Amino acid sequence: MKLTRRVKEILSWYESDTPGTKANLARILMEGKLGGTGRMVILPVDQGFEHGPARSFAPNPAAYDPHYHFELAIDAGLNAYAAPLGMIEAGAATFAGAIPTILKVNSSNSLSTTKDQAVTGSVADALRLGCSAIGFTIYPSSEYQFEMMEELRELAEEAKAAGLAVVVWSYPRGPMLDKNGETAFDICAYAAHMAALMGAHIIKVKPPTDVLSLDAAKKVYIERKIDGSDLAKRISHVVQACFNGRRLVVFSGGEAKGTDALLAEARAIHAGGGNGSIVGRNAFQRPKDEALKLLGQMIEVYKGKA
Ligand code: FBP
Repeated sequence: MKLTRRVKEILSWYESDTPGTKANLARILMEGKLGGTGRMVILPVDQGFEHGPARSFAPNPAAYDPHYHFELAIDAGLNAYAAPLGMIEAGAATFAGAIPTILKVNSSNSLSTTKDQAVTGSVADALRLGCSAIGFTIYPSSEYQFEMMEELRELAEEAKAAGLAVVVWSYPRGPMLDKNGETAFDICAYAAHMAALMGAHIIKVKPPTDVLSLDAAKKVYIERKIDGSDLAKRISHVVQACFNGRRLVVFSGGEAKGTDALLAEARAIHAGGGNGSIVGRNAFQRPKDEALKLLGQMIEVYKGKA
């Protein structure tokens, strides 16, 4: 595999990483239809944990089968497939080497009232399953945020020592934040920055809205005229918060929505300099042909062609 100049440049930002970790990042960045561009579309399928099986898969029952998701990611020409242990194990032999995988090593569920995550996978599991990276969620602002951060610190240290990459889902939630606060412009940038500070190679946040939430930060946003007037500008501020673009940042798809809304979001992510999308429900809850069409259109957006 000959790396593109762009991918070599991206790898150079990760100054402390081993050749193993860089090779795994390169596998993700060079895979699929966006391979070599520095942009990515990743399929995450941990919603069975987060939201339960029927809410996740009943809209498209074929998606109850773990093989379905490997095939969807491969057929759509995506960069990687991320899932918890059981889902990756269920297709590990059939799809070995067919698509880079990210082992989601912690998960929450809807049967809990606390904003916390359990560690459900290990670095040894990721290596055994041939994964390129571990994936870990933190909930900045939760009552358990510091425990989650400490778990991430340990797992990231271990993953990097083993030559794996680290993908961090940074989803603010907790008593200080109402629903609007969770995706507020300043809060998304803050959450992305903390993931960068924790040593994430790839950061995943929700697309920011134009709300400003944290009183202590509002003043500087206003005084310094940090422009959040449209999504592309807000994305570019999040990119700035990710070490001025020296860390890869992708944005999640969210609940089921229309194709036009998703493509508009992808255009704004592209225009704002974000590295791509990590889109789950909007892909696997559609019938496969529709999902392939949508993902193909998103990929064209990230190629700068739509
Ligand atoms: P979606 O594209 O389905 O939103 O997936 C992205 C994701 O980060 C999943 O990995 C995760 O299960 C889900 O969002 C969690 O969403 P929430 O925390 O809002 O329930």
